[in-house]
Amino acid sequence: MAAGKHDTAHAVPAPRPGDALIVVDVQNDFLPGGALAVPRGDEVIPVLNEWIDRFRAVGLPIVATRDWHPPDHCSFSPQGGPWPVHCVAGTHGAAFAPGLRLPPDTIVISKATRSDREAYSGFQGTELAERLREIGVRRLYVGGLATDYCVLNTVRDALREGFDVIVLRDAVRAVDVQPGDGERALAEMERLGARIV
Ligand code: VGL
Ligand code: ZN
Repeated sequence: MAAGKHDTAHAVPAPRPGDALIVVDVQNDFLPGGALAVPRGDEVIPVLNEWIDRFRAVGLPIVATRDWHPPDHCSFSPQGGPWPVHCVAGTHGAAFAPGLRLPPDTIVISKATRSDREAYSGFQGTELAERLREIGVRRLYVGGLATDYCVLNTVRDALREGFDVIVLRDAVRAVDVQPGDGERALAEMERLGARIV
């Protein structure tokens, strides 16, 4: 597949056994009004809700990752990091978006929980890969926030771990610190072997 050419016209494959849905960091602080708001980040919620319902209907696993920082995390500006204080563990800002219909049996993965380590990827410093393998998952459908940070890095690690990856284009939004970061991240994920649908 040509790099940078997203196959948006292609139908999304139907979820089947061996698939899991990964909802990346759909937390209050990444939504409009939050501490590190992703522009139009709230627009992913209804799209992800449809995917959640679809995976639930056929009994396939749903994973939700969350940024879950200590109050003095190294990525925060008071510590010299690039971001405002956000997603402090246990706060309202770190809670999943109230409109997200996560089922009670959602597999929740908390990441970047150590003060001295940044982790954009849901696989970094977590048991995500092992948990997925244990339940026979081989292919991941990925959506959430933000395209250019946690989605990109989660997809990169997923591919490295040997999972097939489908990125749900309508279900991701970018921070776009530099204009075009989100588009470049999608092109990079495709180059690495993800399907962008
Ligand atoms: C994220 C910036 C800082 C993300 C997390 O979830 O994409 N971005 N922490
Ligand atoms: Zn963070």
